[in-house]
Amino acid sequence: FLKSQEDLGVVAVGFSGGQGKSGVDEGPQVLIDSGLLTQLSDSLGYKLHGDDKVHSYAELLPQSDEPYRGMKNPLAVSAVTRRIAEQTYEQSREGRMTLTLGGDHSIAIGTVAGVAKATRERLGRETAVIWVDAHADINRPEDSDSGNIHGMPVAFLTGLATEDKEEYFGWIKDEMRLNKRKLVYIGLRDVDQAEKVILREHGIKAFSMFDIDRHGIGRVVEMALAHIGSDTPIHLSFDVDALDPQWAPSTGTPVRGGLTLREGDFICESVHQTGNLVAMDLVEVNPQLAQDQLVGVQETIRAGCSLVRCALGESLL
Ligand code: 5AB
Ligand code: MN
Ligand code: MN
Ligand code: MN
Repeated sequence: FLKSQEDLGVVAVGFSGGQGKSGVDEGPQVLIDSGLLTQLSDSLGYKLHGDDKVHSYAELLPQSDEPYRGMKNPLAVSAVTRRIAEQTYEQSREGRMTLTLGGDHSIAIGTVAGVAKATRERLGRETAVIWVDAHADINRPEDSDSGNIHGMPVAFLTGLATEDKEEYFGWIKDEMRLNKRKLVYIGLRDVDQAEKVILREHGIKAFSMFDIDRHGIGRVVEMALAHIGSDTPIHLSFDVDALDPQWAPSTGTPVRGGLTLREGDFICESVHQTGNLVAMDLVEVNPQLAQDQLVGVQETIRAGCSLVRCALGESLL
């Protein structure tokens, strides 16, 4: 589904407004400083396009941003994700693999919207999304206890949450949306009550840690890929908190009992192997958070780099 296997469009998003902890906006710079983009160009042979600098989107941030429908920082998150949708659209419509480094997971409102629109225009196809996460991120604004928009992106993308006002996500149009039958989760283990009802009522495919324990990661990935079909462009949205905090402690909402690094890498390798990957997000790396500051941050960064390299084709043999 890509025009070339060598070109990679990079969008580096220094944004944390989808949740309350500072530091996640520093994620992309720390990933880049640790050599991620150099690894992709020098070892994997990609020609990089787009950003070598991290955007802070300061010019888009409003003076005041009162809660709206319970959402925190609604104007900021809406404006920034709208801009991210343009950035990923610009990369994806060229037929390039599109890599977004976050930032909190609210930014996927933009990445998925931009890539979905580009893929529809370019290929006349819907994009499937594999959402790897401890959380389902499918709260509608009124369902959310926290008001944090990083727990809502899938609700807006699937159209389960809608809004008329442009400046409050009303800019999300049909051609940017995700078909909920083309969505599959892997790694869930901390799903809110209202989210469980949504997943059940809409028949959304989800593989929890229980499923991974029962079937093994190999079989789960096989089932996930079978659900979306073998002939569909894939957007992989990887929240680093899907990994167990042992491997990725530096993240805002860690949950014990997660994927091993190897299981995370395996998901990415398997998705690469389909040949259908058109976009990847790596989000929620927060270098300011870790029990054991230095070791924890380094481990998390290493894990993040490994996931991206695996998805983009680093092969073992
Ligand atoms: B993340 C929670 N469901 O809505 C909420 O890290 C957590 O992008 C959301 O997966 C976690 O606040 C969002 C309790
Ligand atoms: Mn998430
Ligand atoms: Mn999460
Ligand atoms: Mn390859």
